[in-house]
Amino acid sequence: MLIRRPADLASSEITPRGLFERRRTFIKAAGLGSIAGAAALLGLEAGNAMAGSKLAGVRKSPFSIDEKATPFKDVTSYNNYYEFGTDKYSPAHEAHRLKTRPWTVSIEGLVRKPRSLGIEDILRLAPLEERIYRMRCVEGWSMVIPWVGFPLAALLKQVEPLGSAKFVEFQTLSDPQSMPGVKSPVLDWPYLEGLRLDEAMHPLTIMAVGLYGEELPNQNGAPLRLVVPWKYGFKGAKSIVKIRFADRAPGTAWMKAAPQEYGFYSNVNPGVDHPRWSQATERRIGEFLKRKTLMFNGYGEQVAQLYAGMDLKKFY
Ligand SMILES: Nc1nc2c(c(=O)[nH]1)N[C@H]1C(S)=C(S)[C@@H](COP(=O)(O)O)O[C@H]1N2
Ligand SMILES: [Mo]
Repeated sequence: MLIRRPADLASSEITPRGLFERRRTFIKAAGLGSIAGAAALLGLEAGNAMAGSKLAGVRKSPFSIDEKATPFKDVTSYNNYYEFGTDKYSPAHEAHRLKTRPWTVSIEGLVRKPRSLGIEDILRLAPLEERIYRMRCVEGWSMVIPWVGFPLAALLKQVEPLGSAKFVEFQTLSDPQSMPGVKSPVLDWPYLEGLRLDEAMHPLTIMAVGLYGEELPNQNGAPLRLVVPWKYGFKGAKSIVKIRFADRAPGTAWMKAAPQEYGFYSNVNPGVDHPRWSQATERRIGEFLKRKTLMFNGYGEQVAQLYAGMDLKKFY
């Protein structure tokens, strides 16, 4: 199969036409001083946060890597978000339908204090940090994304997990009204993902609420999504509505779809091939030559001890 690389595409092709035109109209409306018009164009009236609005008080983080970030236009137009279609460019075209306000996340299961939290309260839980992370999709492409978020641990501590809680499940929105993709049975909706509790509490694991200093674009998982940089991208569930603590490993959407291809751990591992392709190398979006994929996506120093004594070929 011959696939055109994003690197071969002109930027006018990569940026979805709709987005281009909306931006242009927005600039015009703003120039005319019509704030209301601009707000309407940006979807505020449809119940969305101001897409592209700057997040205040974002701190730098020592966990950021020192690599060139993938351009904003690639990060926000080459996406996997199957609820909006299975091809890479559909989410950027379709995700404006998603209503991200009001938004609540319910946190339940094996906890002392189950709670339902509004997104505004979640945004105030902890200082926002910029985390520039290397991201690796199981399909063989990678990006460097300057996320804005906070440690997932800060959110999980709100509900006081019980001693019996060993795993955390993440459930994402499945709304047939706004998400054309959930009418198709490619996955068993809603999209589910899971982490072991110690992985979820690890300081590298964040809830992202933005990127490039701005609120998260819908196609990247607004208003909040999981980011676990040493695992394949699909662990990073988008547009989360429910978090559940459990004593057993939750079934995940990808494990249900293809158990022989996707395991629970899904740690980036160049030594364990996907049954249908090698995981030894990757294409960084925007680059021509392939790079060697790094064990734990380059985060081994921080996370390898989580898996001490485990056979990572068995626990893939
Ligand atoms: N709800 C939901 N979350 C999802 C997906 C999805 O289809 N639905 N795709 C996953 C995959 S395969 C990847 S690689 C990342 C892509 O995130 P990005 O588009 O922000 O780069 O999101 C993950 N989270
Ligand atoms: Mo992915």
